[in-house]
Amino acid sequence: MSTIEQQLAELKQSTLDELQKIRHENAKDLQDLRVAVLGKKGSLTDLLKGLKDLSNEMKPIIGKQVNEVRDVLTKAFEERVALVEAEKIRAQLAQESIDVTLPGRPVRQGYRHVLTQTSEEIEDIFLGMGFQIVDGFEVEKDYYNFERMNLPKDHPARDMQDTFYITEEILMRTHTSPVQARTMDQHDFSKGALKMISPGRVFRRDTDDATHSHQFHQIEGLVVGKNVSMSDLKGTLEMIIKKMFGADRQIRLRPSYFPFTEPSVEVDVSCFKCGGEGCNVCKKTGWIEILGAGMVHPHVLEMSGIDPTEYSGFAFGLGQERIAMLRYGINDIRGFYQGDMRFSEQFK
Ligand code: FA5
Repeated sequence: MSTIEQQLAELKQSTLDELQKIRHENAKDLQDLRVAVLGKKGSLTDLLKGLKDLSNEMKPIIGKQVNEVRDVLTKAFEERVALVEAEKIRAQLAQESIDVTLPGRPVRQGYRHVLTQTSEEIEDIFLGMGFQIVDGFEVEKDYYNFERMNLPKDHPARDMQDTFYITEEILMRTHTSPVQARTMDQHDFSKGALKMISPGRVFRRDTDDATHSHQFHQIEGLVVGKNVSMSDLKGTLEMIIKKMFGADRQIRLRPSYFPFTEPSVEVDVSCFKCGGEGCNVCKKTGWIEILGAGMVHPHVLEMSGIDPTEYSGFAFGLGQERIAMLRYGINDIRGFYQGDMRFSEQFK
């Protein structure tokens, strides 16, 4: 046997012996061994360099042997990889045995935020009265938020609802009223009256206190049709307020001003805390304002192409937080937004 044949045999045997020692714990050595033996600069390549010193008859014989050894070793490496992998999985499974006697982890059931619950309850009542529910945009055009609500640029009443501006023409809406104009524009009056509500988030540069937040929720309501009157407005509001708060809750309508309604009213409910005697929640007045309302201004109708001599309507915008506060006796509006579980969990 020539030296090179002997070296080849030794390399084959020693590599097979080394491979036997590799288990899943030292699996990393497998790759190192493969590079050391079969790699470009490995022992087998080194041996090949010796071929040039052999006689011409021996060259093909040894060359063939080198290839055979390479094949045998390549296969042996592959087999070892598979074996090591299988060992690894077996070891993992052995560790991951399941203790079926362990008590289960309790599943925490989710629930809706009290504001969502309130909104859904109000939506249900209005759906029952044949209203449709319409979505609006929180980021709104100045045009819909103000101009179409009869508040042209530089109108002094804009000061009542200062807001956050994105650009001069785009703002965070200050109320849900822009949905009125957008819906009136779309409605086909030949198919009957328009009756809609639109719940959503609104934004104002108000200072946060127990009853005010710079971001809160309103529900807009709008009815436009033939012969819609102020008594329809009063009847609708009384019905919703009595359904939400019980028949014994007092309400009062105060004359007010909104540029988009004429006449306009502010609707108050007797204070949930003091029952009307006056306390810190109602600022000693006995009443809490929950919504603004009125008959849709003829010019607002006209801007949607509706003839105010033929059609009339009423609209209202109620504060969802105020409703929830009244219903559940919550005396600080900030509780809704702070994410304190002790607050939220009371309304599961
Ligand atoms: C409006 O926003 C009118 N768009 C309502 C309206 C609609 C009138 C349709 C006529 C016709 P006002 O600014 O009063 O009106 O707000 C309506 C309600 O939102 C208030 O009654 C109050 O319940 C609530 N609200 C107002 N400001 C805040 C605030 N900073 N934080 C919490 N709730 C508020």
